[in-house]
Amino acid sequence: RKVNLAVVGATGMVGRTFLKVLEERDFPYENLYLFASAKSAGEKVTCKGKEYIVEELTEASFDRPMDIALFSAGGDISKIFAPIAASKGVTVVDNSSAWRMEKDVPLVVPEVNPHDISWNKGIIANPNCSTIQAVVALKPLHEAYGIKRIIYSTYQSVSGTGVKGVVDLEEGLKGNDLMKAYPHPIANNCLPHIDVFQENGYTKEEMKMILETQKIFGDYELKITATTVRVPIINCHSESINVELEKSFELKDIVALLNQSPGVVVQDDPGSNLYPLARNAAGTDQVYVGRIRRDFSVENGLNLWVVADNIRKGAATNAVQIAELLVEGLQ
Ligand code: 11C
Repeated sequence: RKVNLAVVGATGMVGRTFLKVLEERDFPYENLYLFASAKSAGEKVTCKGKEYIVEELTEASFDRPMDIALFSAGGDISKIFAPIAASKGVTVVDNSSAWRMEKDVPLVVPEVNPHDISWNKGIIANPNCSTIQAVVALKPLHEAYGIKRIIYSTYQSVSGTGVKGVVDLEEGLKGNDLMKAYPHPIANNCLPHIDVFQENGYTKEEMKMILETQKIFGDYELKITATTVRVPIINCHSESINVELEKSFELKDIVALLNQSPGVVVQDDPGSNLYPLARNAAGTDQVYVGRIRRDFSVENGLNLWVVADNIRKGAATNAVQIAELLVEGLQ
């Protein structure tokens, strides 16, 4: 059946990508309602060839018959409005970090833990972009070989910060360091600093990767460390992932396993300089894995290079996939 769908934060970077992805996947909505802050209300956007006027988000926004709401308007808006929507019977798929670690809120990547959707109480959280691409690549390995320890090192694009990150990079490359998004120039730089520092010396982004991976795998004993770095790339996050597996493995079996895993595309032919690249992943929904090789320094060690579009699979597409599973459940 067709559902009534709302998009909250429809004019932001992820919000606009929601509309693109809904159109591309021909998401089965009957009515589409678009909401944003008072500042953006009145803007016109199109989806599936139809023009919509963006409405201001208020408590009354969810009073109409509505099944699912995709939220990407920041944590503060989600904190207030996701429970309001849920209390009115709307299932919220929230892209912010506001609800991810709540006990009653499933944190879902459809290729990894779709079953967790079943215990939602009105809010389902979409993980952080850097976590999503990592767990899509790691899930088959965890299932077949058991992961003992993960070391994440990320190379994250400025679109993860939103429009102001992109503007900082574009202007910085012209010699105009605005530093509106970051404490240092991002042009020709690498900043080992994403989101705020925590008391333990890690950044919030690093702790998100650690805690979200554990929650998605339902394995709170999994040992993980992370260093997350902002690099002067417009779009797509790249990650070096080092894992120690419980069981011994043959490299060819790992490649074969990844090759048949949902959402994963293996690009690994060093002889012809083939490995995942941010520029190639941009605009797509897959998670690209390459540089698959043994880490000789530990028992059962493995290195991977993992790249994905952080605005699509890392945010909008993952949320729309969750909504598609919700629609299937309504059939
Ligand atoms: C970044 N990962 O690249 C962040 C953006 O928790 O949804 C996404 C923040 C989040 O800066």
